[in-house]
Amino acid sequence: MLNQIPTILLQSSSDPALAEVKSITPKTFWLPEGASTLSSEIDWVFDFINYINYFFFFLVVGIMFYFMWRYRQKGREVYARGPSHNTVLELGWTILPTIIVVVIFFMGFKGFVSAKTPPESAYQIDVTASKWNWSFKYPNGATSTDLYVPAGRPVKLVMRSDDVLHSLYIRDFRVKQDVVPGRFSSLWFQADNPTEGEEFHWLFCTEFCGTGHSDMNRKVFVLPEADFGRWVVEQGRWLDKINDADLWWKAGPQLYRACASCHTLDGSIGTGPSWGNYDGSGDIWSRTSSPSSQHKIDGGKPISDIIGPGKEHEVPEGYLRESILNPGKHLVDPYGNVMPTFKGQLTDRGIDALIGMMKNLDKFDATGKLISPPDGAAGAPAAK
Ligand code: HEC
Ligand SMILES: [Cu+2]
Repeated sequence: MLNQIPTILLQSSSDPALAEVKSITPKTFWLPEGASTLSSEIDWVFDFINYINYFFFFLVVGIMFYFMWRYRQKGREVYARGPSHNTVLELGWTILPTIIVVVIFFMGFKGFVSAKTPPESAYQIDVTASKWNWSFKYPNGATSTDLYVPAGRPVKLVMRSDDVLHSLYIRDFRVKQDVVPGRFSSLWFQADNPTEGEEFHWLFCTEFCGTGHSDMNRKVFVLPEADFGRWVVEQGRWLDKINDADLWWKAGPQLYRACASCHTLDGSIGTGPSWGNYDGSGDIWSRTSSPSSQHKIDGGKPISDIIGPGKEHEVPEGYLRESILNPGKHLVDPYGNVMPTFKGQLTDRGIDALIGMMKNLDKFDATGKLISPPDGAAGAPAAK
C-alpha cells in the first residue's frame, strides 16, 4: 500500500473504462452498499418507509380488487344506501397514519441532526466547486482533484462555489449537499474501511451546472490513517520533488486535468479557446509568442498590443500567467468571462508546468497524454 501512493497520486482518472471496473460500488437499482457510519441509519429509515409503502400498496390494491369482485353488478337488484359513518374506521385511518408519520419524522430528524453535526474532532477539507471542477484543499495546503480521506476518522467538507450552484454527492457515504455561490455549506462523514489499491467511491455533482456537468465525476479514496498522513505530506510537496526541467511533462498533464473541461488541445471548440490551433494563428504558445499573431483579445485588439518589450507583458509567459490568475483582465475573442481564477490553487511551479506544457503541445495527444518521454528522460512518464 505504502509504496503505491505516489502512483495513485500521479495517475490520471480520465480513463472511464478503467474507472468503471475499479469502482467499489456495483451497479444496482437501489443505493449501493453503504460505506460510511451514517449509512446504516439512513438505510434503515429508507427501508422502513419503503416496507410501509409495500404493505399499504398491497393492502389498498388488494381490497380494491376484492371490492370490485364482491360488489360487482350481478342482476338488476336495487341496493340500499351504504353506511355514511363508521367511527372506529375513521378514527383508525386518522390515528394510525399519524402515529406512523410521527415515528418516521423522529427517525428522520434524529438522522438529520447527526448528519448535520460533525464531531469536534473532524478532519477538515476545503472544497471549491467551479465550472467544471472540484478542488480539495487539505490543512497543510495540499490540493487534489480527487478526494482522499483518512479511514476511521470523521471528515468535514467545507464547501463553496466559484460560480453557479453545484451539489456534492457521495452515494456510498449517503451524503449530499448543495454548494451555493456566496456562502459556505458543509457535510461530514466517516468511512471506516479503507479502499484497496485503486478501488474508489464515486463522487458526483448532482446539480445540473452547465454543459460540463458530467465532467465533475471524481473518485474518493479512503486511506488508512498513517498512509493518509503520508499522502497529504507528499501531495503538499509533489511539485517540489520534480526537477524544473521535467515539470512540463511530469506535472503539466496532471494539472491540465483542471483545465480540460474548457480547453481542448486539438483545436476543437470548447467553453474556452483551445490550446491547439483554432484561429489559424497556431497553438497557444505560438499565437502568444509570435509578433505577427492574428490572435485577438478584448474585442478585436491584436494580442501583440499587450505582449512585447515595454508593453503590459514583456514576455508571453507573463500574459499566460495573468490569464490563469486573473482571467477576467483580458478576454480572448469571442469568449466571455467564465474562467475561474486559479489563485491559491496553483503555485508558481504549477503555472510553470502548465506553460511548459503549452510550449510543448506537439508532444501530447488530444487528451493530454504524453506521446513519448522527452529525450534523455529515463523511466516511465508520471502521468498515464
Ligand atoms: C470554466 C472554463 C475554464 C476553465 C476550467 C479554464 N479556463 Fe482558461 N479560459 C476560459 C475561457 C472562456 C477563456 C477565454 C476568456 C478569457 O480570456 O478569460 C480562457 C482563457 C485562457 C487563457 C488565455 C488563452 C488565449 O488563447 O489567449 C489561458 C492561458 C487559460 N485560459 C489557461 C487556463 C488554465 C491553465 C486552466 C487550468 C488550470 C484553465 N484555463 C481553466 C475558460 C476556462
Ligand atoms: Cu457542478
